[in-house]
Amino acid sequence: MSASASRVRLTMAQAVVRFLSQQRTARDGREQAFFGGVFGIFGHGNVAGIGEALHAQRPDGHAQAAPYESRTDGPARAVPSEPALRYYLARNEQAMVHTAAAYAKMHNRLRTLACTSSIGPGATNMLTGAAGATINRVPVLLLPGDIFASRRPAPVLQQLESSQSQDVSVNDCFKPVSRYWDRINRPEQIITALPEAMRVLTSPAETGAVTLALPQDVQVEAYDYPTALFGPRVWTIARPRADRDRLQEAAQLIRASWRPLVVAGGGVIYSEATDALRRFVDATGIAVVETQAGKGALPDPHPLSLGGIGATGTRAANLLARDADLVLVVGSRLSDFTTASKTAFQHEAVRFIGINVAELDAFKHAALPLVGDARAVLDELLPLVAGHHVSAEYTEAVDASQSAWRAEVDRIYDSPQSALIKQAQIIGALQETLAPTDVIVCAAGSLPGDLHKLWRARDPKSYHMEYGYSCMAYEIAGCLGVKMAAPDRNVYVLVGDGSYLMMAQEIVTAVQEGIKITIVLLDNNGFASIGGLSESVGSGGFGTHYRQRNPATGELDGDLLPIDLAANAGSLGARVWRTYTLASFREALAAANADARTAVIVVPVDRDARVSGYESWWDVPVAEVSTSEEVQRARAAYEAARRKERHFL
Ligand SMILES: Cc1ncc(C[n+]2csc(CCOP(=O)(O)OP(=O)(O)O)c2C)c(N)n1
Ligand SMILES: [Mg+2]
Repeated sequence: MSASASRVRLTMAQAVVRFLSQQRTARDGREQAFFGGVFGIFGHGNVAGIGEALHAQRPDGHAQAAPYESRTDGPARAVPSEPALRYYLARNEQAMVHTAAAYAKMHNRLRTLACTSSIGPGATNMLTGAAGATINRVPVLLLPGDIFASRRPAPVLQQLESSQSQDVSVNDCFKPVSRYWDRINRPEQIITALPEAMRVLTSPAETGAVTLALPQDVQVEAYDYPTALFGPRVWTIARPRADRDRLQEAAQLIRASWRPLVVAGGGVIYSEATDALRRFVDATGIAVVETQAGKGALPDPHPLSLGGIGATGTRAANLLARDADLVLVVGSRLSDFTTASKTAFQHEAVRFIGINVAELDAFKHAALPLVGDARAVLDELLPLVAGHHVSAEYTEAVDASQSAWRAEVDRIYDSPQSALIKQAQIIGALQETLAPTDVIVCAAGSLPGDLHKLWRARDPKSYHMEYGYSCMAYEIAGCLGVKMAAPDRNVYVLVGDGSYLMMAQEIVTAVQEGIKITIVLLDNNGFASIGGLSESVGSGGFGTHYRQRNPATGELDGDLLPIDLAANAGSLGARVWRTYTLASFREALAAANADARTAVIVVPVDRDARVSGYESWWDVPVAEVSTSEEVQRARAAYEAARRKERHFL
């Protein structure tokens, strides 16, 4: 009898776990297990299903015993041993999705983690993480529990009811934030759902959150699954090549250009195209600017690297962008931060070449689209521009603006200390201390802008910025995922007090797992970033300070909140340092580096000492009518700035 007729009786959840443990990815001949484990928090919606299945597949569990094996084509025999999926207990479901996304990003999307939750609030807690993963185009597999498919005891605890349909649950909310969404109402549906989930997760163009909603009764239902479903499966991550005629056209555009520019995005790093990019620009002399996700694409130092572009870009990058007549966009979504809200490129006849594995991105800004893998496209474009080099005048201008920018960064790092430490000085101290392969992690607040401008990324995986969703709460959870993906690197998270207070509890998970991360917590009593933004739109920082309600004014302008962030971090199990000077910060950093435990260094920083913007703008609308003169002034400035916004058609 053929092997395909062989069947094995498993619950749907056992089958899911067994399938996941067998999935592998391969690129350029390197192969790895796709799932590095399963994060989860159990409740009635998954404890008896996925929970039982994860428990059973431990080496000492009963998954390897005969009872589950029932072959329709012969006598029962024991299931051969299979690699176990390690289970990790998180504190919050949102956090575990951030951890999975960071893990996937650090692995250049070749690996990820799965996340299991109960029904209702456990499930919806994952929504923010799902949106973040999908926006950042990193794979995460979400397995929220769902209400009974049989509907027998409905409404169950935590069930959302509708008077219009019984085919509704809170998990429908995952549809717009998932690249693939399915609800498994019969156990055999996973036979077609799981391969689809894997196809999307491993597609560089389509990847993001994949959600399989698993009704709690179906999770525990048994079915005779074909054993072929559980064989090892390798998903090859292809390197699609661009259309040949369009490559020729691109080469012509490059040869005809006087002031070209490469915008390097996250796609360069995901595709491991950093060497290809260096070869391409070394040959042509074209300068490179980097998006937040692309920072490190051309590691520092390099004579053609001008640093971050856009709203948080360097002066060097933004001036070159302003005058560029040709922009090669490699692996970027061209978000408003990158394009300075479509004001970054002012050359009257500027053209774009869009190198991207996703058509959606390759066609943006009416670009000549080179739809394909960044490395493959750059490698094929290089011989087509052989012998071409930018002018000596261009090279001189790039040299001069690079040196001027380096001097500006040194000036900011070396600025004298005032009563409080400046955030930029902490960044400078870290820059000086960290090894090139050490990783910094960040996501929201004023830090991303400062880091994008100042940080010199000396390795493509050393700058881990979540700036697609810029989600406060990503920082510590994400840092955990980075360290899990790269245990040999030192990993540091820079986090503001606002983000820290939104989600600090994954320190406990780090301690639980013995995972060493170092958290640099910059305390400026609230939201320096949004406070500054509020001032710029005429609202004076309203509602952005951490202060007590003042009985005299009725406003939040009383005493500072008596928060002891260091005590808070210490109570979660971390080693903690409080530092008030740059010297003591450096000492704490050395001590934290020497300690194997998760470390938190708390630094009060000057809220008002900001790194300025350089030749850039960000479109945040200002009230069109207001009695406030400050708002009226801000509106006038806004209208003037907006005139520079362009459509590229
Ligand atoms: C989940 C979430 N809520 C709100 C925002 C909007 N937001 C961006 S930065 C910020 C303040 C961050 O404060 P903190 O972490 O202390 O950093 P700081 O601005 O002080 O540097 C807020 C509220 C966000 N990015 N994410
Ligand atoms: Mg703050």
